[in-house]
Amino acid sequence: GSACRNVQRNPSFSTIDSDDISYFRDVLGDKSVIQDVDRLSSANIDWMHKYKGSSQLLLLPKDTEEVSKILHYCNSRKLAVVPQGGNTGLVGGSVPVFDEVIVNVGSMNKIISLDKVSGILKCEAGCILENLDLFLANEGYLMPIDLGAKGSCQIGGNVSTNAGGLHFVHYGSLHGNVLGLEVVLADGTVLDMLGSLQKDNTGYDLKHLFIGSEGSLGIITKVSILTPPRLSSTNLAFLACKDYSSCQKLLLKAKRGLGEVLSAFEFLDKHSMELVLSKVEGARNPLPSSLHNFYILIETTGTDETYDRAKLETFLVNSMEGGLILDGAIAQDINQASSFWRIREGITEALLKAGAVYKYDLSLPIEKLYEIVEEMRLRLGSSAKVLGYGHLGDGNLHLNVSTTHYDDNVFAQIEPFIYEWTSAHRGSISAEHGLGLMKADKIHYSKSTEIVRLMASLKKLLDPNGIMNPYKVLPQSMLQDK
Ligand code: FAD
Ligand code: S2G
Ligand code: ZN
Repeated sequence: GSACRNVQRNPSFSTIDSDDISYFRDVLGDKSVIQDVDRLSSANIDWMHKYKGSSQLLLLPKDTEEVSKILHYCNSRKLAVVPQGGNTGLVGGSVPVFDEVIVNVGSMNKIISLDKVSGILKCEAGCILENLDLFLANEGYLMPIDLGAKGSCQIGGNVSTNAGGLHFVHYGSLHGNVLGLEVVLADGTVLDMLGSLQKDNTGYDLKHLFIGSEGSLGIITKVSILTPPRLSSTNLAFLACKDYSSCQKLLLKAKRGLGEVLSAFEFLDKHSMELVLSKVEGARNPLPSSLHNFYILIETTGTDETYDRAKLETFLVNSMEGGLILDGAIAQDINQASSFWRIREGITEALLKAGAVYKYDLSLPIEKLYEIVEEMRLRLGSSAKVLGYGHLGDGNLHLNVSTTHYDDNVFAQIEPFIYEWTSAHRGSISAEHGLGLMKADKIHYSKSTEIVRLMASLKKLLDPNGIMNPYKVLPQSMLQDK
């Protein structure tokens, strides 16, 4: 794959020896010290099988105290560490580049408390997102984020990547929903910022430093998050449009016409639809027609089934009359709703099955957002498929190029052009997936040198030996001691 080839192992890092293993066995117990080849091989490779490390050691701490001991020890021994959660990250951030020790918090999956009046949930970082949502469903609440990886990703990883997802347009960013964190720094210091107050203006709000830090500033061990009430009525419409201009007009109409009940607004082009239909078991297009170039999913969430449904039906009829949509269907039941979602959530899986994936996750001004897909199609011609889909509601395009086998020439046609184009349109080269290893040296397309320099000084302050997830997020050049 296109993993950065020009990264050298930092010579200041030690390699693990038998004394280290016996230390970890003493502190953690044998079951939490994994050297088994098979378990190590899956922990060394990312979800897309694009990035592969050569770690000889996977540690599974059971609580904050053990994480603190691990980091304190690794810091003193200058052993590099890669924090790992569900390992569903898409930028190579969750796996070692070389022999970094993998610290997976998956065993730290206890729910600590739920304040039933306010909906404030406190849990350990290793809780799987879907499990948290299932727990909350019984209590009349829901997780404010929802992504295709919910079955494996952990809330610690979600916070570390500042994950966006399908409900971002309704519930906003984790920077808004996360009320507190417990974080362990490289030297083992435990930062208890696990407040659960919705308002606390006492000094700098340091938890925000760790949200989106991708494991480079410390290990998140506990999360306090505000969970919204689970409302009684959810409706989902699947619509077909003839062109991108209709999609963006539909978004504007939805924001105005559906307003507060709009909970998701996703789009996919016909190339994405074709790939899902060809690669994903059971995927079926509810609105098949050669005239349909784009598909939109609109979800509404409210408190009155009849009222909400009528509102959505009126919206569809108006949109049809106005020519914004060519066809539309409202899910009649939960099964049909999940079959609609299956199409949108199946694109990532379809891409993997189709061969090599060149994945770009861009924030762009909505009126320009699809231009880059068309530009890329012109550049690549028949050498590759170009898919455009994503969270149109918050201006997040997932542009994915697909070839049966990885091809350097295709890659050269994509980068740096796509980053330069995004930068020229003042977009972000990483809307929600983070920079990881894939884009560690690309941050300058979206952040000024002064800002990156300040980030590097904060990184050095918090992790002077640079052992936390080295080679990722920030350019090596900014971290080398002058
Ligand atoms: P991992 O992949 O294990 O790690 C991700 C990063 O966080 C790494 O840098 C790692 O070092 C760090 N990290 C993990 N746990 C901790 C911790 N406890 N403390 C400190 N650092 C830690 N992402 C989106 O934003 N929106 C989407 O809609 C979306 N959809 C997806 C759909 C599919 C099918 C897949 C496979 C992925 C998708 N993703 C999406 C990407 C990925 O799921 C998210 O980035 C997710 O938040 C990663 O969580 P994780 O637990 O798997 O973390
Ligand atoms: C999504 C998943 C990753 C990708 O589906 O919303 O975040 O680019 C993406 O397929
Ligand atoms: Zn996404």
